[in-house]
Amino acid sequence: MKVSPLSERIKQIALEIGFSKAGITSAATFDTASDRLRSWIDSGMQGYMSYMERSQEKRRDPKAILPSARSILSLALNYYHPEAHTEKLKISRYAWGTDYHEIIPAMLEELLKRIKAIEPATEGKYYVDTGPVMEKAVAERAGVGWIGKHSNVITRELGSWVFLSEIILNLELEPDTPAEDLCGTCTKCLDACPTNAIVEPYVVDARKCISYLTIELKPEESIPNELSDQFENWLYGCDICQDICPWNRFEQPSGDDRFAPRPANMDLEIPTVMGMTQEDFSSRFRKSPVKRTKLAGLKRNAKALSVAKTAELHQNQPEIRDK
Ligand code: B12
Ligand code: SF4
Ligand code: SF4
Repeated sequence: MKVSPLSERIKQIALEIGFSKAGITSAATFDTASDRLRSWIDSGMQGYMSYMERSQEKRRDPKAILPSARSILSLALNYYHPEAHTEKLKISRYAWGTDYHEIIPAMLEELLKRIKAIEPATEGKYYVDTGPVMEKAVAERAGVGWIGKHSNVITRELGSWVFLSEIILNLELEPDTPAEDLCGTCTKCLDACPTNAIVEPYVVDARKCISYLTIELKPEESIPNELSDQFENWLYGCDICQDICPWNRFEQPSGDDRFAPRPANMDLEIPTVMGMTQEDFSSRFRKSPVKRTKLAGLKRNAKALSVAKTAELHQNQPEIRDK
């Protein structure tokens, strides 16, 4: 494969700005991924996330977003911090510190600015998370990492604790080799998922996933008891399938302290959440991903965990009496 100096320079700038890994793919359509998305939606696995049903054509075809698109620059940003999950109420790692939506757009803006400084005719459109882009499929085709059986992208160098983002560009860049699936015969994530949300390898039914139930489900919707019974103290999001993944032995501390845990949120207990005022919630979770679920959602989650604990206690009572 011929090495294009511009492609290499752009990836290098991405690393200089602070991204952990960068890869390039063409702006060709994502037909297979789009077919899978279609069947996922047809099966109802998106639950109440109706935004996943919109902009299907844009998700399939980058040119429907930027008609002049030629390439996509895919970026991964390591957010791993090595602190252990507390025995108390658990918040998923990605939400320990500042919201990545507050951090990554400025990095993408800077990157695009520096690309334009080299190629003034550059047209580019960037997204992180909320755009009509299948970010995992993009990252896989750009060689950043493969989609594991838990459906997250895993990089060889850092494991899966990375956020994804991308810039769609009108530049003809040298594509990287797509990432190879290195899951092999492993099924640890499927075996570990307490709610059996990974219904088959690579397919997550959001309606059963603790992450969806504690973050995306509207506060006024209640969590079915048979699922919250299995929540293992996860208050916001869930990291079980990633914590168990052997590829995360390559995890490395993120150099960005903004993703480090805020100590006050690492020892939350059910009464603290249930008694939280709106003022307390807003100051505690200022610029944190946790604000997405709103105070009512967080209380709903804490209540579901409390009901699960009471049920567990009742179940264990005969044993206690027997002793
Ligand atoms: C909707 C969504 C969710 C939903 C649905 C999860 C899901 N699996 O898609 C919910 C709310 C459950 C969720 C949870 C989480 N999410 Co989320 N989410 C998204 C979002 C907005 C869209 C993803 C999407 O398109 N899903 C639709 C389905 C159809 O796609 P899919 O599962 O990716 O399906 C692909 C593969 O499974 C594969 N596939 C399917 N079938 C088959 C069959 C075979 C044989 C093969 C080989 C492949 C294969 O092809 C499909 C298409 O590429 C993306 C951002 C974005 N714009 O892309 C973030 C994103 C995927 N989420 C992210 C994160 C961090 C999480 C959580 C880890 C948060 C947490 N700790 O709680 C969890 C992980 C749960 C899990 N195991 O997936 C990151 C993932 C980073 C990474 N390293 O991959 C993203 C990319 C956001 C970001 N910008 O960083 N998420
Ligand atoms: S995030 Fe948790 S609930 Fe969702 S698939 Fe992974 S282990 Fe299962
Ligand atoms: S736990 Fe095993 S099967 Fe699951 S994503 Fe990691 S390597 Fe793949």
